[in-house]
Amino acid sequence: MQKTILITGATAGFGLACANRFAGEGQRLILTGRRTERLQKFCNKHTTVPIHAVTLDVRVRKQVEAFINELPDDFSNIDVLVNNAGLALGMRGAQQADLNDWETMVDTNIKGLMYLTRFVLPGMVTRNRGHIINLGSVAGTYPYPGGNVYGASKAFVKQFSKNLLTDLVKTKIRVTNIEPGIAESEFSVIRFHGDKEKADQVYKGTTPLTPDDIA
Ligand code: NDP
Ligand code: 8X3
Repeated sequence: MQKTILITGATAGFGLACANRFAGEGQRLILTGRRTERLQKFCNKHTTVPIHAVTLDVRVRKQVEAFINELPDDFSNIDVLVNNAGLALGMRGAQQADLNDWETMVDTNIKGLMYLTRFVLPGMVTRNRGHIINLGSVAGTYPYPGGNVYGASKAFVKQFSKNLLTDLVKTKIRVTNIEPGIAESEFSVIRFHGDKEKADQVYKGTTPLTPDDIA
């Protein structure tokens, strides 16, 4: 059966790999991210798949609310929400870290995920059908130097996912928290504010997961 799948952060990495995979299955896709040209490129490539692509910054509550309220009828019954948009910024110790970076991680990884969940859930509950898939991380359980707020934001995702399950226990809605380890995407380039050399160091001597593995 064709499902309606909403993916946040579908312009790169895991979100893009999920979009490609679901497009291959002929699912109905709602794709979001801030980089409009990448969304457009995806739509141009997958012309036979029903896609509703929307430029969206998950940090802006009013934008998220309007986006969900204004979904076209044939995309409004969301079966799967992939809460993927997220990022790490910086890797300095807590005593030196940039507070702006910390706020951006909280606004994106925690508040953005909260907004999407809160605005999508009522419809799922009414239909008694749906699956929320959150992108947590091993960093939500295992600490590492410089992981401070990033890891804490993923610990939020873990506990929020568990608590959602208790709220939804009498429904058929499922909640999954995926907790990948190190995977090569744009993640580290973003983390180091565009420093590709520093980003490459993260994967040196390892066999990282790939976005396709996660999808
Ligand atoms: P990428 O940097 O490759 O992709 C991140 C995606 O998130 C992009 O599509 C980006 O789109 C989107 N995004 C970031 N900020 C916002 C925002 N404010 N509003 C909307 N979209 C946003 O990273 P990954 O694919 O690796 O990461 C995806 C998720 O997986 C994240 O939550 C990350 O924390 C988690 N994760 C990553 C791991 C890794 O090692 N790579 C391991 C474990 C978890 P755009 O810039 O166009 O808005
Ligand atoms: C990303 C994995 O180990 O770089 O969540 O924090 S890690």
